[in-house]
Amino acid sequence: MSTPQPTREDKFSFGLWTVGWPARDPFGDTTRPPLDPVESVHRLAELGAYGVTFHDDDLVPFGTDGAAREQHIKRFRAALEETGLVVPMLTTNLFTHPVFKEGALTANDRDVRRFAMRKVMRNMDLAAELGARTYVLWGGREGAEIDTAKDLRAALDRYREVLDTLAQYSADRGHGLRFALEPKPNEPRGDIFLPTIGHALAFISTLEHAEMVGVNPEVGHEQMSNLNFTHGIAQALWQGKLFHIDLNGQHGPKFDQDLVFGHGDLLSAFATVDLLENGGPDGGPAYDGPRHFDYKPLRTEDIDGVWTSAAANMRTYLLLRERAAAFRADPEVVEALAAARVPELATPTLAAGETYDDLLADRSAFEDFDAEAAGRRGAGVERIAQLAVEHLLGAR
Ligand SMILES: [Mn+2]
Repeated sequence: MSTPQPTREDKFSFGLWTVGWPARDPFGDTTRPPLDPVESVHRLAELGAYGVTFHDDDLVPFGTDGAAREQHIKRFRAALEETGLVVPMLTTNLFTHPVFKEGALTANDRDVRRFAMRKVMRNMDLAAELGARTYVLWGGREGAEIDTAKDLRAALDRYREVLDTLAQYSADRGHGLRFALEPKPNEPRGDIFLPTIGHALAFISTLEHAEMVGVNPEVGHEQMSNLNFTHGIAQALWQGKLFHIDLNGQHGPKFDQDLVFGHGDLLSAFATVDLLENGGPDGGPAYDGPRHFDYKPLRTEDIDGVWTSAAANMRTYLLLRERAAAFRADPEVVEALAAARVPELATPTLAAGETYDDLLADRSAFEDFDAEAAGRRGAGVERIAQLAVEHLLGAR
């Protein structure tokens, strides 16, 4: 078996909150000491990552202002310069402090909403200073437990008002930021607004600056809803809206596990990497942005386990990329795909210039079509499924 090593060209990035998670969960205290963001930058660079991302409060503790805030930023910038790591994306913590318990950008309390917007705008300025191109909005507290305690349509009005305003702010200031909404169905709120990729895409189409807003889908967030992550990002790509991606692992509908990428549904991870790397024009990459890992090192681990898990995300991605390339290059796979007529789906249903009148006049399409014979014909999908499994297992 080969041993792929991550390089900067692979564009792997990590949130400070991932490796820096001190492993407090709803039932137990922290199991690891706090991690200095500067230490994280150096270790991630050594492991082969190219980028690091963070919420404002990951770098500068909530409520820190003025000179103390500048000092945190200065230390961090120095670490970036020493390592060459970039900051492709920034986001805002609008969920930890009790002020956001009933919502942030969609809180019933207007003063809370105005405070939340200011918190985002301040961090957008920092994002632009650090050269980030993407600004993620994960609305962990934008939701409700009690449907009758929230005007659900007004909440969407307020969400839209915020996005329209922030997009205008980015444009006016020349920040060059694009926004990526991160859907999640629930947790921490009982139900979160814009719960899936599909909800987010539909919402984005209503925005004043829709072209500046896309999605940041996360593997586990879709799988918590029993949805197919690969199908979801395929639609986002199809609509030109995959602005960023959060890779991790999840075992179906349950709490948000945030496992290492590939440590949940491995076949789905294979299909995801195959789509990202081989799903573009002429079989090339379909996505050229950061491969961002949003996971949590297991609470069982000490700091060595943290770095083992960080490396595991990248190594698993590279192994899957190798396996997917081998799958696509295998002549038997090519033949099986052709036999299953998979390439035929790219052919338009009507011929060039053909009208529905032409279709109505085509007796071979209906009157003379043998539906019984077509219904008896096998689709040949099982063979493709097993070829994929054998490539994934390294058996071919
Ligand atoms: Mn995420």
